[in-house]
Amino acid sequence: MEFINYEAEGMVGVITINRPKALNALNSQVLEELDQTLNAVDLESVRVLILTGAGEKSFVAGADIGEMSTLTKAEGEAFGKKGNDVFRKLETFPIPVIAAVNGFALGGGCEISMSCDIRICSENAVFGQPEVGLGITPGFGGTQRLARIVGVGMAKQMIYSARNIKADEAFRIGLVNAVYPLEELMPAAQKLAAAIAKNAPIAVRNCKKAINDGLQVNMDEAIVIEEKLFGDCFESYDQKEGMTAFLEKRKVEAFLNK
Ligand code: DAK
Repeated sequence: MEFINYEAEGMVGVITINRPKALNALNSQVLEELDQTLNAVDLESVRVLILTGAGEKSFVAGADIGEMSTLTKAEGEAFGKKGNDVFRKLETFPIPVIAAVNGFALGGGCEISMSCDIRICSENAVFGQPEVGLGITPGFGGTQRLARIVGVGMAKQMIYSARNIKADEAFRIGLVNAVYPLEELMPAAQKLAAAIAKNAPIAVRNCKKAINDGLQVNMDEAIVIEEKLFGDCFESYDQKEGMTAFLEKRKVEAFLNK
């Protein structure tokens, strides 16, 4: 891989988009490598992913404008599909994904962070959807996910005005869950990942699926989705161990993902 680094240590995998010359902008190769990396994650052992960018300045500065500038309509659509497919894979990835946003998260950068389950960022982070200033619409789900995360009014303001926002404002509007000094960002992401990874993995996965799938349907259907995923946890080793430990007034020995 030229542009993606992947390291798994214990139960946490860290994916780093590493194309510093272009502030980690997403070209076709980055998207392809990200797709391959996700396909190769060992879901038997890894329980949480962290997605970040290389360097101290940028998470992802968007889709690659140089590559996009010469696309035909058909090529633009194909590029959009490639990105959307990878972003959707991230969003529906069986285990939680934390975006550790370490600088610019513009256009496709903001969009890829929104495909993750949780966003935390460094104090120097900058978010925005600058596409209308480039003559295009957000193309990797920005019109859809931003409105779902920060509300329709704020999303429309950000997208129509193409105005970037800093970390404190991103926190205020609920786009990120927390802001850290840059050097504390990855330790905080690791700490959060570890807190998630120590819980029963089947239950965590089912929570992700229940929240994601439930948000797409009405409440009556959503509750049925929850019921099925709740039921799915039973008869698992981890459900028995979690409940037995409580009843025996002891700590869980280990959740075994089975
Ligand atoms: N693409 C390509 N190269 C980029 C880039 C990008 N998005 N962002 C930065 N770079 C490159 C710069 O060209 C520069 O390269 P050299 O000139 O050194 O070769 C290098 O990274 C350093 O950038 P700067 O010199 O500009 O650094 P500054 O600190 O001065 O400025 C900046 C940092 C992030 C404010 C600035 O680079 C910037 O404004 N970058 C562009 C940000 C942006 O507009 N991003 C949104 C891109 S549009 C779709 C699919 C997807 C999308 C849309 C449609 N379909 C097909 C449906 C998504 C669109 C986008 O993401």
